[in-house]
Amino acid sequence: NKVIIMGLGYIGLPTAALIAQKGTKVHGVDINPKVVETINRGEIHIVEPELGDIVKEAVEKGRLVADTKPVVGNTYLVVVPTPFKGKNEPDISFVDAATNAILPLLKENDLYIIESTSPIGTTEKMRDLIYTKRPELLDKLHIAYCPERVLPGNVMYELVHNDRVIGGIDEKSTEKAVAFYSKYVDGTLHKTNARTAEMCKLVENSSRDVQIAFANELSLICDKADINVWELIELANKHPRVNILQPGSGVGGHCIAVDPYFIVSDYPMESKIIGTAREINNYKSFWCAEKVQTAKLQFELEHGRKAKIALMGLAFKPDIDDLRESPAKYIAQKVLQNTNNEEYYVVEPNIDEHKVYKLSNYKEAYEKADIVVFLVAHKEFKTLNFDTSKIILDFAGVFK
Ligand code: SAJ
Repeated sequence: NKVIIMGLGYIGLPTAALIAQKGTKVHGVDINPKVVETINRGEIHIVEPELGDIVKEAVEKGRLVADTKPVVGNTYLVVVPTPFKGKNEPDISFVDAATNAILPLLKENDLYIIESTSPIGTTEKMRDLIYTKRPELLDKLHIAYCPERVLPGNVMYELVHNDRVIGGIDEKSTEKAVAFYSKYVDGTLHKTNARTAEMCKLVENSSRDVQIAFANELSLICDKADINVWELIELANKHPRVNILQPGSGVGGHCIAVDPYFIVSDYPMESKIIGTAREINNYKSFWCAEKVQTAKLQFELEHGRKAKIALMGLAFKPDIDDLRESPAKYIAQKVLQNTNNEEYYVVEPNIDEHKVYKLSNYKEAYEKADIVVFLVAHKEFKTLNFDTSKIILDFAGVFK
């Protein structure tokens, strides 16, 4: 069995590494020649615990080869990005391109699986594309959808241990895909159809987004009502059937802040809560930036001088170095656009350098600043002592 993996990014590469580690030959494909070179040297281009060693070993043993083009195999996994075009409209052109690239290589009995987060109906669309261009293969392939659900930072563990939802375009496709994953996954493999599996991925992340929006809405209400939202949520969660998530500076990352739009753009009239949750979570970041502006002006009025301001954290969530789609980064940008000779310290303990901002040490910044803005609850920040002489805008719940 030879597995061809289209896309060697945050999910594709760990998946390729895991399959190769179990002894299967993997041909990984990425359109970026630099990524291909890096992997073929036994190195990696992303930050993910444990991944480096597994890739190194797989490449050394000749089980993993990276390339810019696919070759003939038996199983084809499509793990490419599905971004947006225009205003919140899903763009499946990478899935389309990957499928077109493997079209001429497909043969009877092969297995084709999409793992990329995709709008409902994408697997059926790809089935139609494949059988239109290769009519002699009609019903002789196995075509399925199986979303990944791993958490960045814990990918190697979750790839093996999480349950998977597997939906074929027919029963024999589902069975064949289940047999494939059973070689690499210890979690339970749940069978369904392709449309349900596609929707399941979108719903998992939308559900989390809606729940976070509820917490963020509470934080706005509590700010006006002069109630500590962190204490409130802790108390409400003492109820056996209540489990409210944490508010923050907004929702980021490339999944939760994105996937709900895949539902909203196709079903706008029906997905009111999902759409509103997105608006609330986006608004929360805007609101945080406004709060910093107000605090700054108040400080100037009271003290007759400019405030020194520390912006604590840039990553999209605690204890990672990933700044993509980060609300903290958005707030920092917005605040720094409105500078008027104030002194700013930008802090991100998980990265050494940033191409736009000069980064400061977190202890020093905390010490020197008059206004401290916690944008992310990194573990380092929790070691600081609450200093009542400062104005502290704790959007991330560092001190709660
Ligand atoms: N956040 C809050 N409050 C919370 C929890 C999270 O504001 O109580 C914020 C975080 O700070 C961050 C954002 O939400 O900005 C998303 O972080 P996350 O830890 O909830 O999720 P991701 O984006 O790292 O990974 C999610 C996971 N999905 C779910 O938990 C349902 C993961 O399992 C998916 O595989 C991943 O999306 C994906 O690739 O789709």
